[in-house]
Amino acid sequence: MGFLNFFSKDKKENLDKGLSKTKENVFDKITRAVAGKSKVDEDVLDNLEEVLVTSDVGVETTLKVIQRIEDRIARDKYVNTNELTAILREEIASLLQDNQVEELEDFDIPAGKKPYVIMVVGVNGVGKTTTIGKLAYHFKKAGKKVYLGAADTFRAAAVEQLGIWSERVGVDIVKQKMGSDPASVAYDTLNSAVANHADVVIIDTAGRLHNKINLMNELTKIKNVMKKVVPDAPHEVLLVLDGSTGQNAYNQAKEFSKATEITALAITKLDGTAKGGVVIGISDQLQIPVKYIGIGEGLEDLQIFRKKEFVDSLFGN
Ligand SMILES: Nc1nc2c(ncn2[C@@H]2O[C@H](COP(=O)(O)OP(=O)(O)O)[C@@H](O)[C@H]2O)c(=O)[nH]1
Ligand SMILES: [Mg+2]
Repeated sequence: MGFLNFFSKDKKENLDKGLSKTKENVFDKITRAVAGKSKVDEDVLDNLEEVLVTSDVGVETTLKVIQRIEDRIARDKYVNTNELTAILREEIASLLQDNQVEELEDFDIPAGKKPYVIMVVGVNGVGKTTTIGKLAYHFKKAGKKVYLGAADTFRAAAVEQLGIWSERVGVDIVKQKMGSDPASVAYDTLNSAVANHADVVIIDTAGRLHNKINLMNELTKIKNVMKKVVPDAPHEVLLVLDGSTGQNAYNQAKEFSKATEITALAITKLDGTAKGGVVIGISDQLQIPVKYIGIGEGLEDLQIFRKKEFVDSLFGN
């Protein structure tokens, strides 16, 4: 039972389309890196290193990939430049598999956790609320009863925006006035969710990273209040990162990890950027699983991140 069975043609087309900008960028650069060469030699490897770094794969991960290719050349003696993308694809996929973080099978939740509580965090504008809308859609489609909590009470528009998603998807939302205590919203949401036998609760939060102490206190308070209703909540703290910011996404992940314990990542806006290589670096470097990727603004444009599919799509023909 391989994941390929679950990966429909539609989803593959969506992924290919979503990653097309990165893909073109990487291909263009690789084509230039091997121009006039038939054999993968030191020069080609130097150029390739630059291609990967400038595609936001990150220096450390790039060095690992180059090392793997060097080892391979040492083994195979002669490697044709025509084979370079295929080799890259194989080596990156196998590198990512070394990082033993689990991949989701589907939009599903672990058994025995009802409601399963997801707290969504991240800097303003990265795509938290949009990702919540898409998640709600997928969980609902999978037959789950979903509750949303509008705990980003900092801006009126934030509460409204989540309200629009809840209507669009057809799931319940718990909200209060703008400016009300986010922890109180989270508490109300969990209470309603429990009373109504919800399967999944997703809590939106405000992301004001410029004040780390406040952020930390606020997130801690929200978590503590949740535990009064569901003792082991939150089951998941999902950090949303904007993939189009490239290297800055790494820094945000590191900063947020200091403010609260992050258990999963969603990387958004990969459709609008040539910096999609960032997913490879993050997936290799951080010990936090990338669970979801955002490849557009529509409900279907959230996918479960699967390393091999991702690399195949990025370096495939
Ligand atoms: N192209 C694209 N846009 C996205 C994606 N995810 C979010 N956005 C857009 O990013 C903007 C900010 O999203 P929002 O959910 O409000 O971010 P929040 O402030 O973190 O809640 C909105 O215009 C979204 O439509 C994505 O995967 N692809
Ligand atoms: Mg928002």
